[in-house]
Amino acid sequence: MYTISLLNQKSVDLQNLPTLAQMWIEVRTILPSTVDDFIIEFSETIEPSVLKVLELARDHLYSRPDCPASAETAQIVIDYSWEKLNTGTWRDVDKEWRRMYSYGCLFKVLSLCNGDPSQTKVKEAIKTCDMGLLMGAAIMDNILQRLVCILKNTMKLSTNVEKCEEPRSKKMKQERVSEPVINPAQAVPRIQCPSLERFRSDFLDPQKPVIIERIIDHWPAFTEHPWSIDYLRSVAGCRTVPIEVGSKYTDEEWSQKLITVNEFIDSYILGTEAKGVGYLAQHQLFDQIPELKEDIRIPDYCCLGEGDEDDITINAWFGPVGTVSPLHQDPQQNFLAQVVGRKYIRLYSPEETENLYPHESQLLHNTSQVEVENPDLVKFPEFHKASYEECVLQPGDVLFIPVQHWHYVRSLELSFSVSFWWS
Ligand SMILES: O=C(O)CCC(=O)C(=O)O
Repeated sequence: MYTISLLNQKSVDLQNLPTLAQMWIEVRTILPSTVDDFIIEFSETIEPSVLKVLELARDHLYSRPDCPASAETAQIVIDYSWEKLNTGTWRDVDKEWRRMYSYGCLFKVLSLCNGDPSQTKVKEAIKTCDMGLLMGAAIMDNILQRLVCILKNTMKLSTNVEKCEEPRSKKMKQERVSEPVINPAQAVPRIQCPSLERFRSDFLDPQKPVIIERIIDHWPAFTEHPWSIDYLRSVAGCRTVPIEVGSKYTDEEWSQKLITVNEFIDSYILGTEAKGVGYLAQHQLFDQIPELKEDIRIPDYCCLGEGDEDDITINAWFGPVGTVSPLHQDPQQNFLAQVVGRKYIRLYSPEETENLYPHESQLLHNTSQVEVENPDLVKFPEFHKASYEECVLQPGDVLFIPVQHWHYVRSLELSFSVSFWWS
């Protein structure tokens, strides 16, 4: 039986150890204390030979975590399961391979962090945790999430600043584009803090869009630590996230890539990349970065749905001025809450679908082919017949978008919104 060396030395003087070395001691407290306690179980989907490599990686961790073989074995597990994750469609990937990938990431992180690692290694370890969190499946009571908290806190302490990297800007720089003129006859109505009954009878039951004011002013995202570029850097700068690249997801050259939040801010928000081509639009952000989730609250009106709170999908939409979400519809009710910047939004009821020319392909059938603010009326002659409502969503506003209502969104400034999909 192996034990992790030092694990049982209760008298280690943490105060006198360098911060990054202390981190390894903290990391070990969340691991099983002996190799025998570290039970790895998989279904038959996983070939015995792959399981053997994984067990070897675990055994290395408990015998010689610092030997190169430890990192190499973890990398074999990562590479092999990565192939499986990237074969066929994502929906069909067996969850066991996602778990296997997470274990590979876990052992790689441990081989990077043991002893007294350099900051570069800790950064790589954080990135590896994020890859496991994004592409893998939860293992060992979400150990990758717990690990990344330890690593992040250590980076803060060891660099003695509240960030993984130096801040480069003081506040959200607001570049504006030309203002859309809202026709009052088509403006989405506004209401302040309606009662649940009023919201249900006047908007939810008849499926009418409305902007609800003053229901999110108390969010910590506005009060305790107003969201700003510096704040995002401090809680999430070193975290790897998927971003969308391209002016809109219907374009051929549209793609996704994984970069850190700092890199995203530097290149697509403040940097030289064309405005509006990079969008951090994703539903995992708030699970990946719990600090951000603590800054927001689920609107009370969601209790009028039939699902549980756990069934609500919370999406983050963070992007520069000019980011466009093409006209599309979603299968759930939506509260789109605006935290930073303003957005122009156009809404069409599902009854207008015929005039909106949805794409024919199965994949894009919920998306219109029409460029809303520059429609090709020769190709899409009925589009101008479709009636719509429109608005400029301001910080603090929450727009109710009824299920299947078509919506088009363009940010007028650098913007961060949060949407809640509920049923
Ligand atoms: O804000 C955006 O760009 C898109 C929001 C959206 O489509 C949604 O919340 O469903």
